[in-house]
Amino acid sequence: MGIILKSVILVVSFFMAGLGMRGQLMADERLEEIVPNLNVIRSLEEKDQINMYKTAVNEKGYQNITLNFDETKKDQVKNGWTIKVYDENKKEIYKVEGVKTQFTTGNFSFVKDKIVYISIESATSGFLFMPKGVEYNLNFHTYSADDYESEPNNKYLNANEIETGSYIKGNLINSLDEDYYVCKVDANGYTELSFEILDFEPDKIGNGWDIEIYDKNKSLLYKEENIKKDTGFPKLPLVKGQEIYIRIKAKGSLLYVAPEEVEYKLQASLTKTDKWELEDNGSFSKANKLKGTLSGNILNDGDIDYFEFKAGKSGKYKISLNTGDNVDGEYRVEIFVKNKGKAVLKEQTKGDKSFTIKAKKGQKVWIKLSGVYGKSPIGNEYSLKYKAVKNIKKKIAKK
Ligand SMILES: [Ca+2]
Ligand SMILES: [Ca+2]
Ligand SMILES: [Ca+2]
Repeated sequence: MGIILKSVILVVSFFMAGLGMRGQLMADERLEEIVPNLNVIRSLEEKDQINMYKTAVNEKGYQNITLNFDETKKDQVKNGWTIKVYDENKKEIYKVEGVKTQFTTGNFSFVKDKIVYISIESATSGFLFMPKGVEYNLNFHTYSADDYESEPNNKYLNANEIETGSYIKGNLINSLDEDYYVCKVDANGYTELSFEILDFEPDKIGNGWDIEIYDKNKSLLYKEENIKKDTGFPKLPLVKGQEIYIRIKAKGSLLYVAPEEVEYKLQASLTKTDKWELEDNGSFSKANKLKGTLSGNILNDGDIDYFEFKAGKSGKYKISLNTGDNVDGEYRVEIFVKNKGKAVLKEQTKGDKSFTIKAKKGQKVWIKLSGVYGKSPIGNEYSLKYKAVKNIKKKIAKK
């Protein structure tokens, strides 16, 4: 017990001393302006020396930084260099410590004209282990691209647009980075998103990405957590004029390893159809007209799909729900005739099921479909149809 306590105090005081040192002895910081895509060859001579560079992004696209050195000096590199990248307010946004080999960062995706600072310093504060006098070759490369995210896009307001039928590439530059995209739906139908991991490296992916999809009112439509492989998302049936927002982030906790610098590709496609339940329908008044067979899906525990039809004649109607095979989850079906306040039928089902109700000519029939909380059949495609039941008895009597 006593030993543990002591060591904690030791660590804390060491840390404090470190901070104090930093405050007292101002590091030897040299600022130099550099031009993208041009090498600068410099070295560190003192253990406190920080070579700071300032540059501006010269084109729309993505960027990376390379640090190289003469291979024959490998032994003199010792514990290597630390590279840090700062934004225009000198806020640190990227850091890699102990670079001892030829090195290339992941891709950054700063907007054009963005001011970026880069610092190179010794990875250790000790004189013995610093890469003293070893010339390094630093280059801030820029690559022109239209299909790459532009940082900063850490909120809805700066969401990068993905056009339906196209894709965008991006990455999380640190564990706090979030990437927002918007996709504008220009026809009734369903939108499908797919997420692909480019340069798959299991070690770097850690706990993976969290992806959330919101509608234009910023209500959550669907989410998927800990994504560690290429993933397709459920069909999102949306009316023309809807917008969907996609938020990509790492899990916000120290316990989780963020997939930093791992490039991903987010693709959006739109299929025009009037055979789908449109997702703007969380109320009786916005119920989808049921004609022929309509398909749909339950996107989350809160999703409710409403359908309606008008009885063409008095009699019985058979409503059939087809949930497909091996459904993992349960549907709640409620049917209302004329009166929205009271269901004439309430059932739960996993598998295909038909329901028969009576209605008089001209009466409205509503079908309310949702998941059962905690075990909703999220993302599963169902289809729904109805037909009038023929009165067989009468026919026999007439014969
Ligand atoms: Ca990003
Ligand atoms: Ca971002
Ligand atoms: Ca739905």
